[in-house]
Amino acid sequence: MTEMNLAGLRPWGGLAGNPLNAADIVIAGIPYDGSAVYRKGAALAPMRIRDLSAVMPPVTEDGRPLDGLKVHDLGDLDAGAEIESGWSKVAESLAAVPSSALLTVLGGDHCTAIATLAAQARRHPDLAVLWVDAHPDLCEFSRGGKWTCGCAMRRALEISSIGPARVVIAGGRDYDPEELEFIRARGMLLVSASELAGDSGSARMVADALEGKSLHVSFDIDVLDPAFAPGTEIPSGGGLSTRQALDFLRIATAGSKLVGIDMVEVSPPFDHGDITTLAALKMIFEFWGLFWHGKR
Ligand SMILES: [Mn+2]
Repeated sequence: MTEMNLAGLRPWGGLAGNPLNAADIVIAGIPYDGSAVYRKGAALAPMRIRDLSAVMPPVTEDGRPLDGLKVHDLGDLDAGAEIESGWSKVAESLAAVPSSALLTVLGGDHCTAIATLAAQARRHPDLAVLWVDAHPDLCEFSRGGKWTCGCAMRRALEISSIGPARVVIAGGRDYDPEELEFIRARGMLLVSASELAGDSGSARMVADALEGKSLHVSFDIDVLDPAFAPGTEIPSGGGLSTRQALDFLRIATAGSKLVGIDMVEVSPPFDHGDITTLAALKMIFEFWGLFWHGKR
């Protein structure tokens, strides 16, 4: 494989290196893929995302500079061999991040969100969650266990005591009947990939549901079509383009107070020419732009 020439470029578009207590953005990696039952590889994502973050310009796609945005990278947190026992130590480290900072977590498979959301619920008691994913991950039991990726949100909500009605699921297109039943019974809002691809009305509906709330976005890269993000545990056809996902995030979060994002299920071993990692970085940098320019 021919490697990208990163000579002379600094990680995170040159924005990192600020002290933790002064940071607007705090990054942490969770290089764990022990809950991936289809194919592993997401444990390598934090390293690849960090390496390639050097190619990102500190400017948003609409030309607004990210100058002055202070970023601190905590490095990687160890979830051990199993998230069932490993989540609490990771959650502790993330919960210690000053609540004024926007948390940016690099998974890992989607079960890393168990630790991330446990921490976010502690940092922001009024937390709402936008779960952007081809799959709701709401199974009680899936593929031989309760701590596999198909159960990620179910376990995260239990552990963090986030009420299901405070979660919006966006981009869904692969379901287990049990998940649809849970969504209906608990009054969750589900906006499918088809609805999101249709027009901006469904994105505005999500924005209405999240208006005024402290919002964490859990972004499973498999919400994107495999054409845009082939490097993931379980690609699902019929997904969003990166363009549609960027537009959706901008519209859906317009009235919320952004408090974090976790980017999960990027799997470098299954990527092609790093397009999945670079799509993840685009989403992260634009999300930072929404946060930074919304704040000022
Ligand atoms: Mn997922």
